[in-house]
Amino acid sequence: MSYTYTTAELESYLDFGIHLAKLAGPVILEGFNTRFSPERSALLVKKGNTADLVTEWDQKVEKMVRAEIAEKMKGHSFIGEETVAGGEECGLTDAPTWIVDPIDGTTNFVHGFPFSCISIGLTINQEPVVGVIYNPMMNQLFTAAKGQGAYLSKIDENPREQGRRLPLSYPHPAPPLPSLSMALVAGEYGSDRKAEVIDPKVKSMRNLSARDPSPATPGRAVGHAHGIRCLGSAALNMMAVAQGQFDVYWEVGCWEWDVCAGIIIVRESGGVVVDGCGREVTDGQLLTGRRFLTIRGCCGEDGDTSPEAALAAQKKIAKEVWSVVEDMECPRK
Ligand code: LIP
Repeated sequence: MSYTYTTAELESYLDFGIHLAKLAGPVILEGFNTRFSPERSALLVKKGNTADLVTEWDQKVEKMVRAEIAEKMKGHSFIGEETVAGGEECGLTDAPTWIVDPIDGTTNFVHGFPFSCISIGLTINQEPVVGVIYNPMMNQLFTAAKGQGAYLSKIDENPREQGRRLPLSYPHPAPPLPSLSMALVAGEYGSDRKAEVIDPKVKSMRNLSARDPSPATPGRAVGHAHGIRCLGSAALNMMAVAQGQFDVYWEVGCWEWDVCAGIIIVRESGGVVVDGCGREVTDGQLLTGRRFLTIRGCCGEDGDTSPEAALAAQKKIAKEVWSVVEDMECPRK
């Protein structure tokens, strides 16, 4: 079933997403500032993996946000990181669906590194149409609705009136990247550290930054990128791309709740999000495929500002990334 919606409805969904961020912010900040208090419950790990952390605050924020959506958005569906971790089946359908990571960057949160955020995305017909990402430690609110632009503001500001349009160079688009060798690239090693998962990621990150090919990866190109950065949060890596700070972000293994809000905010900043290993996918397949490549907005060659020219320049970089990284399958179970 295909759902229709109006611009006014999108605006109301965006306002509701910001409302959720305002509810969650103080709770996340309290957890961040009391991380060593004796009352804190022990850290929880997922499925015995000490690199995949969850805290009582992740669970508290998701429970609060899910309840607010259930009360105020009748008929909408919900997919949340901790709800899925708790064993509930949350399949993506065409219905309006709020896809939420209550604390993206939980490991940063646990260690007091202020790069954590709540990520609140809304899909309709499996397409991300509203995104709200809020880092309360830095008071940075990233927002977007389809066709209405992307903004960076503070939590108590009206994004479109007081915020900054993204990318931060707006209205001046960045020039196209001549090649990966001119790029600042974000990547993540993720929380799954089994050899069969981490080894191809290490090879990929090596080749993204290396000058010379490796005999360990015959046939793979190298990127010789300006640098590699790992913020520890998929959503905030994507926001660095949306601002025009990172040029490229590649990750295989994160989930729809990590990226849903980021996809629409990146798109509204002029960027693109595609499959991480070169597969042609629908938005539903992208969201659930666990393979992501994000490329910042730009103009085309010779300053051509047409969407077609920009997309051609972004596709050129995407093809270069796909020639460098390992083609990794990423099962959902
Ligand atoms: C994190 C992602 C990150 C990934 C980490 C972790 P979480 O999400 O944002 O991209 O590399 O392994 O999955 O678990 O902090 O919500």
